[in-house]
Amino acid sequence: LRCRTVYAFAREMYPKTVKCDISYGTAGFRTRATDLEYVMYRMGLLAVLRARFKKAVIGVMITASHNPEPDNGVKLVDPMGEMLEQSWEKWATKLANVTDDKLENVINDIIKLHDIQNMNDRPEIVVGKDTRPSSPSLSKAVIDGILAMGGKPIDYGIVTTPQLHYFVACKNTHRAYGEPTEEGYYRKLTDAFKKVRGDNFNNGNYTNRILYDGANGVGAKKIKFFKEGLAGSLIIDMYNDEIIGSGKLNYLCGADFVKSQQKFPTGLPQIPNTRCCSVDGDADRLIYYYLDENQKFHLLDGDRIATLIAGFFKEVLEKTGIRLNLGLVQTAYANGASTTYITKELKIPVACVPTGVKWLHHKALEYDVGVYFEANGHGTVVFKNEAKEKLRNAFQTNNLTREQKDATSRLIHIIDIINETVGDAIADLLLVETILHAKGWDVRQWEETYTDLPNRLLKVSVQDRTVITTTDAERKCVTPKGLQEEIDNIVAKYPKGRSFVRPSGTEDVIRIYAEAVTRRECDKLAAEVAGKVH
Ligand code: NG1
Ligand code: ZN
Repeated sequence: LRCRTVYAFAREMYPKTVKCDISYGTAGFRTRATDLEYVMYRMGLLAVLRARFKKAVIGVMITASHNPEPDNGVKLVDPMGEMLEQSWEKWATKLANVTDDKLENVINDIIKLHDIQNMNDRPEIVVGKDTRPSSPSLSKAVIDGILAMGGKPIDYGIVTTPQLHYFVACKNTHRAYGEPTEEGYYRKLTDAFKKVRGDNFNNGNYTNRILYDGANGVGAKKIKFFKEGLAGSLIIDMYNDEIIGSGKLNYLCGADFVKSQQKFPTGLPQIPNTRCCSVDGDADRLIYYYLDENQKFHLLDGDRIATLIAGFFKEVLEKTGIRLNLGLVQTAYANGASTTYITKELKIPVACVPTGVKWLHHKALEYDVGVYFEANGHGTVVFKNEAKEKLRNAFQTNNLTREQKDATSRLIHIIDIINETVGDAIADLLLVETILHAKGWDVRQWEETYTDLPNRLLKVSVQDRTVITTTDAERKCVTPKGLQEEIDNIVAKYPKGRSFVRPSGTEDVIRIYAEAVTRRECDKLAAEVAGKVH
């Protein structure tokens, strides 16, 4: 009977309305919201199958992150709060694209190939959504899919993407990771923050006030609860909190706008030398910046945050006297100056992986303490369980000096400020503020650590972006034949020049990245390389 409901519902309520195929990319499915109802329903079905297969709670997040307000999207979250395992991405794609009359076949294939026997189990599926006007009806479609397949939807309503990842991890670790509630999440982060900050809210040149751009999205809605929990230890002046449906989500503001336009967002007061930050539409990216006394814009992006965090962890780890290995993971989009700084000056090993959080996260798990960030501000720190245990055990013993004990205790609390499941703009903000406070730095001192090479990111629409394939963490083209040689010849003309091209995983475009010693050369290099990509 249930099966009949699944397919009858599909045909009657959520028929496949779009002919062309979509694919589960680096951030799930993402397209115009009006084309997504049947995809959402089908992802509800898939989430239940995945949960039965893993015998665990699975998450579904409805968001299109930094995209414009009319878009939407969906991604599945695996048991430990990580992105959906790659081998299931192709099932997601298949399930989204099959015609209504073949839906049953694909579902049966998934059940058979994965030998899912517990079809009567009623697994919990946690569902969350961002503030887009389309999100409520798309969320209903997901929930209908979950119910039709016999799962138990737990609707968290409007939450940030990282909150949803956190809830999934909490549920599957039987609360070892934290309480699976919004209150539990705020309490965990803000309590840890306050413990580390202590009674002195300011230190040296650091002042505990920051201007915060909520991108007119969920990041604005949720920061209010943090402000309450922080109880004045950090003063967050919030801007860009328009009501839902105003059309202003990510518009001329938010982390993606600031990073890609390299511009100060609208809606924030322009106070010289004041630390500002922006989050994106689902609050998983964070970017810092400020205007100097000449109104010049200074950007402190994901690379800058990564180097700050990695450098700090190195210092504190040394103070604990506990031997744990530390590494930083970047993508090819990381500014070359940041890579040089971290390897040559901080002497921390750096790995480069393809674009997409899942690659970064996976690689970071190879270290005891792995820091990973994309230049666009998405990233976090992950700790091996053994590393955490080692710290806790060392703290319990009496073999540590006073300094070692203080550093160890600080590190243990700092771990609780971090959302290890995925990049979390607000958790990252608390971590950056903690480090700047510890160092007594203002935003200019932070910026002085190294000088970014001017860089440019362009996109070009082509007929078929899949003709470009890459290797070496996307830094070299394999096809079309001859393209890499042409790029090499162009790059060779620019001192310290670097450029690469790759097909986007989230948009129908080819991205071109370039950096060089001066802004003019960099823009010229980017344009020249873009010229080869038609
Ligand atoms: P694509 O479209 O594959 O370049 C973009 C970002 C990624 C990542 C994903 C998911 C750049 C250059 N690319 O991927 O870093 O954030 O979106 O949102 O910023
Ligand atoms: Zn995002």
